Amino acid sequence: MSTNIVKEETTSKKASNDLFESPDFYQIDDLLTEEHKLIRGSIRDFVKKEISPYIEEWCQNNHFPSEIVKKFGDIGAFGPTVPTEYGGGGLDYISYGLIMQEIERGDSGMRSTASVQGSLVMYPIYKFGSEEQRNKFLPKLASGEFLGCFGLTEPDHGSNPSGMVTNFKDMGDHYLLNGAKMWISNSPECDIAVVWAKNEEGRIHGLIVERGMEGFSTPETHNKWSLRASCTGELVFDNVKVPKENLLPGKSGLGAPMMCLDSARYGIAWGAIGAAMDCYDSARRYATERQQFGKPIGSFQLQQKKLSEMLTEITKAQLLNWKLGKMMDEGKATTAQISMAKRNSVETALNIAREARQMHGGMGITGEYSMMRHMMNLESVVTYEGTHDIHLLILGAEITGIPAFK
Ligand code: TGC
Ligand code: FAD
Repeated sequence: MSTNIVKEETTSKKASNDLFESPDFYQIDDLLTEEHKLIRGSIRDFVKKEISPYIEEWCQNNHFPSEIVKKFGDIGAFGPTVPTEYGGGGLDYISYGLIMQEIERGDSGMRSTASVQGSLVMYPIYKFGSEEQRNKFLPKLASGEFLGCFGLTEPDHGSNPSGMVTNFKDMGDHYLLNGAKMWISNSPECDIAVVWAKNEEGRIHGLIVERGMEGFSTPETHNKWSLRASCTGELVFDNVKVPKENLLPGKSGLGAPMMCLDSARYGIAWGAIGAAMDCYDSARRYATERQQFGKPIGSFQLQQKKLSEMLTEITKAQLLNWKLGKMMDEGKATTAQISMAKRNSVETALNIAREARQMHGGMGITGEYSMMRHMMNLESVVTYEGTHDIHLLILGAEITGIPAFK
């Protein structure tokens, strides 16, 4: 197994303002290989050095740091499970999960940038693309030379993507693409977009749309209170001529984008627990430092209850994620199992962010600490890649055999 990730032991002393220490109450590290731990350590160091010192300013200023794309490429954060011959990491799903966990420990918006590129752009090109498409796009996406985005959601079709109206017509020597996508991560800065659209028979296909194609624009979405260091926008297609060689030939139908979502939702299950771990760690430290009524607030039972419950929920989610990762590696994980983990992790993280913020009192609403930012970010995470309700319905359909979507 090989990887372009720089493997080195974590050196937390390098970090100036980021004191994060990872909770591992059930010795889950024993389930990881040395390679897993080295990968996690190198990404943790990267986050401490390249994200933590700047993230508050980026978010306050609603700034997407475009230089992070190349840096993510350099540390192997893009397409960890894609084979090395195409520039990917050639790693297993536990490694992928750990990378997402560490990046989202820094910020969910940064994880969005990485998981869209890996799971939603590189994955479909690798899985459904031609050899020419793989060779043309994957190495550039892996290195961060190119940034990609994934266009499934439309203004009138979010939870119900099969109702999409974006469409393309066969014009003989090219396709003519029309329609619009909304809420697209990375769109304003993207070099390419993997776009899902219907052909004249109403069958969904994936098309690679490239920056510079006439009639293709990517207006930015403004005034977000969430994921402020990630850029979000629309994709607008006004009679865009797409070369025929840009259609993904390997799979059609809604199942194709849904397979990409399985991979991305898996990454979110790990990522959200990274955010939860950051909030817990901050609250644990604050509880021993902050004094009220002549003693540390951590000496009060109410605060101990909060910390105990946070650690319990994080530990349960860590075990769930690890087992899911093993099933992903064996090709046995189902969509419903992934839904359970995504839903559980995001709910856990949101609850922990809120409790941890309260434990910091007034200081918790400032940018001195990360909880408020995580909390606002997680409102997007609980909505995208399938809302909390949709994942509950996916589980409900699995349990009863009765889909309740319509
Ligand atoms: P349904 O009838 O269930 O299925 C239609 C066809 O699709 C197939 N299929 C799958 N195939 C493979 N893997 C999966 N996971 C699949 N799920 C479905 C299914 O077998 C069927 O195939 P066929 O051949 O029989 O036609 O579809 P439905 O229309 O009832 O919808 C089901 C529903 C609601 C669960 C689904 O559409 C859904 O999950 N909706 C949520 C939409 C969503 O998650 N959107 C995410 C957009 S991307 C995003 O948010 C990126 S944010 C990234 C970031 O910034 O980090
Ligand atoms: P709707 O589908 O309109 O849902 C509104 C409410 O109704 C929700 O609470 C939902 O749970 C509920 N609801 C809907 N249907 C049902 C039902 N059958 N039963 C019960 N309740 C239901 N999309 C992409 O394609 N690519 C991206 O890169 C991307 N990035 C995003 C980034 C951000 C910051 C955000 C916020 C979204 C992003 N999305 C992206 C879109 C995201 O996937 C959608 O917002 C999400 O799928 C929900 O769709 P919607 O917003 O249209 O809500």
